[in-house]
Amino acid sequence: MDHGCHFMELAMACERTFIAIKPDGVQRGLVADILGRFERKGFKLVGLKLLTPSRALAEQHYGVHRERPFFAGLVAFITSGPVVAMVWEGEGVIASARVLIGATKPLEAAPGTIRGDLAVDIGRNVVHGSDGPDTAQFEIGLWFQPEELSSWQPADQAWRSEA
Ligand code: DAT
Ligand code: MG
Repeated sequence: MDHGCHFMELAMACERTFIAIKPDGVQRGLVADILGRFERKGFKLVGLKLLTPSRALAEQHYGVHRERPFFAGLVAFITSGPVVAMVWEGEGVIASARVLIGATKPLEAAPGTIRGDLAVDIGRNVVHGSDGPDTAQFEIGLWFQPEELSSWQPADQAWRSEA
């Protein structure tokens, strides 16, 4: 699969992850805050759109949770309004994004994390992030067409990384 990272020698640097600001984050006006954390950290935005997910998309996205008691509520919630879907790129971005997001239960999420700072309820935890390389590839392909992703080189790359 072409990840569009030809300028990088290290496979790690070509990593991409899927991040979504859930409907609660959009409704609460937290889009800029959440998106800005990934931007300020130094990751590269390669895909971005606002959409209200269809039931089919939501059920595929949360397919691993299909048998869980909270599945119906989860799908109802994620389809309840606009979601900001994003793809971020950078070395180690999948694991690092999970650190930036914080624990699934917002009351247990560390201060400084998105959920630690901005949420209290597990069912309203404002953001989604892929939990590993296979999930990231699946979710990026589920939410985005290849032509919706941009491969680009920040003009200040030399000030971001020695690579
Ligand atoms: P994460 O979003 O941190 O990857 P997950 O994949 O285990 O967490 O679950 C997906 C979402 O489902 C989670 O963000 C919120 C919801 N969820 C998980 N466990 C839940 C529970 N016990 N009760 C209600 N909602 C839950
Ligand atoms: Mg998950």
